[in-house]
Amino acid sequence: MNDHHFLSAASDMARAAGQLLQTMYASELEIALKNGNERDLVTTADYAADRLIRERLVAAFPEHAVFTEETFRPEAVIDWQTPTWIIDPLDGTTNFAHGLPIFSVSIALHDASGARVGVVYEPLRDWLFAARAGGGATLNGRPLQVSHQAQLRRSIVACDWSRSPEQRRASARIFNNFANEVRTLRSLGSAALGFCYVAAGCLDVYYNLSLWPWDVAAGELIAREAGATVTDEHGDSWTIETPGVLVSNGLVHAEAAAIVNRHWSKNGT
Ligand code: 2AM
Ligand code: CA
Repeated sequence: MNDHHFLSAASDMARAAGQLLQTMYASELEIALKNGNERDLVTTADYAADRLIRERLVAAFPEHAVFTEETFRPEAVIDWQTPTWIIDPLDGTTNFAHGLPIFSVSIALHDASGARVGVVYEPLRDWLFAARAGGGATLNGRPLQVSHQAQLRRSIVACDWSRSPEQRRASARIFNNFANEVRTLRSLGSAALGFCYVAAGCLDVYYNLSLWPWDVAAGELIAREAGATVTDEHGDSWTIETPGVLVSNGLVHAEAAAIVNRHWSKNGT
C-alpha cells in the first residue's frame, strides 16, 4: 500500500463522515460543554463522525495508530514511528452547533517523516481538499496554488479565536494591528479550512494562537503542498505540536509576522 492508496481511503472516509454531519446538521442536536467550558462545545455529531472514521480506519489499516480529538487523553504520547492517523471529525463545532454553515472533516496520516497525506472535506459545498507529501494539493481534483499577492495592503487576513481570555485578547490585539494594514479581515471558525483557503489562494494569511494536532494535521500539508509558508505565529519554525501558527502565501509572510510580533511576544505578553 502506498500514499495514493491512503489518500483515496482518507477521501472516502471524509466524504462518508461529511455526509453524516450534513444529515445531523439539519436535525435536533444534543450540545454539551467540554469540561464545563461555555466556549468549548461538543455535539452528538462530533462523536458520531469520530466513531465512523475510527471504525473504518481500524478495519482498513489495523497496523496503524489512530489519534482523534474525541478520544484524546492529555497523558497520551504519540509514537511517530508508527504511522498514525490524526482526525478532527468536526472542525468548526461552534459554527455547526449554531447553524453557521462553515465546518469540515479533517483526516491525515503522519509518521516519523511527517505528514504523508491529508484531506479536509467541507460537506455543505462538497469541497474535498487533498494533498500527498511531494504530490501537490488539490480541490476536487484540481491543483491548488497559493495567491500571488505580494502586498499586505491588498491581502485578506483571517484568524480564529482562542478560548483562553489571555490568548483571545492577544488575538484581538493582533487583529486590531492588522486592521488598517490589510484589505480586510475575516474569521471563519474552522482552522482546517483556514489552511485550505490559504492553499486555494482566497485568503492570503491565516493565524491562530491555540491549535491542536488534529486541527492542523491535514490542513498544514495541504497548504504547504500548495506553496504556503507555515511557521509559528512569530515567523519561527513550526511543528505539529506547536499551538500557534501563521500560514501565508509566503510573499507577505515576513510583513505579517512583524505585525504579530509587534503585539504578541514569545513570552506571552
Ligand atoms: P474545533 O471546532 O474542532 O473545536 C475556531 O476556534 C477553530 O479553532 C476551530 O477550528 C476549532 O476547532 C479550533 N480550536 C482548536 N483548539 C482551540 C482552542 N483551544 N480554542 C479555540 N479554538 C480552538
Ligand atoms: Ca473538532
